[in-house]
Amino acid sequence: MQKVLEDYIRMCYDGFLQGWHERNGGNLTYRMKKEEAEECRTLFTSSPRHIVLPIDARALAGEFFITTGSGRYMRNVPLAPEKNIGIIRIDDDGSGYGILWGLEDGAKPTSELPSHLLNHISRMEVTDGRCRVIYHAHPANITALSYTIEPDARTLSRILWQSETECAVIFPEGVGILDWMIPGGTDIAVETSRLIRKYPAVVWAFHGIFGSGADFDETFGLVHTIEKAAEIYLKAKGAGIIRTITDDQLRILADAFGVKINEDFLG
Ligand code: 2HA
Ligand code: ZN
Repeated sequence: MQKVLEDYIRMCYDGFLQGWHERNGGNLTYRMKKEEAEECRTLFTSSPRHIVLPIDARALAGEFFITTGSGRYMRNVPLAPEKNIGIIRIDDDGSGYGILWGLEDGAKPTSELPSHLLNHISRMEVTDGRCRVIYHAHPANITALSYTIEPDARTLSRILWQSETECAVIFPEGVGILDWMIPGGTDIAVETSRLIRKYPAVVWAFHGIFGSGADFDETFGLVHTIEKAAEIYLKAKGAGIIRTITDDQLRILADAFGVKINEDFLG
């Protein structure tokens, strides 16, 4: 199998093993490099199913994506990739896409495809095209944490930075948070893509998280780090927090590792 598909499948199952993908929860899209799409060309059908998009995806015209299937389970991806994931190509005018491989038995891409595509557009723009992965998962601790705070990026980012020393180095911009909205639609897609311009990850209150990155390792690692920090925070909060990492220590950390911490979130 093509390496890019192997790596994609591994990430799907890694998320399942973490407990982040109950039932059909969560979804993953990857914007393929030209050479990766070329390597997969032998798999492509000559008569792709065509689907119209509810958003303007002109900024992604001609791009190939690997995507999980709507209603499909991450747990089943390694068993039958051709049924649970697929490769799509965005039309030249950005109004829809063709399904070139996979998503067999009439499956469609993830219900969160509008969020994924708008997030790709945002992150492509702010990372000069480095970002290729958008990942949505339902980790329990970050979701639980969203019940304990107002939906405010400063509050959330400070909690996470203070809960594990490496956090400020891994996401010095902070993490965004969107208050509860109906999932699966264009409205939540637009709001998330606005926040993800500023932050590499955005929490959906009472639901889960969207993370982004240049490759599978970076993206999985980001969500893993955020989830671990949330777990530590909730454990420490349950036991009783008597002290934490100070803002001066966060600044020293950022300096030592050469990252630009979001000063708006420091006191
Ligand atoms: O794929 O996670 O947000 C199911 C979901 C929707
Ligand atoms: Zn979800």
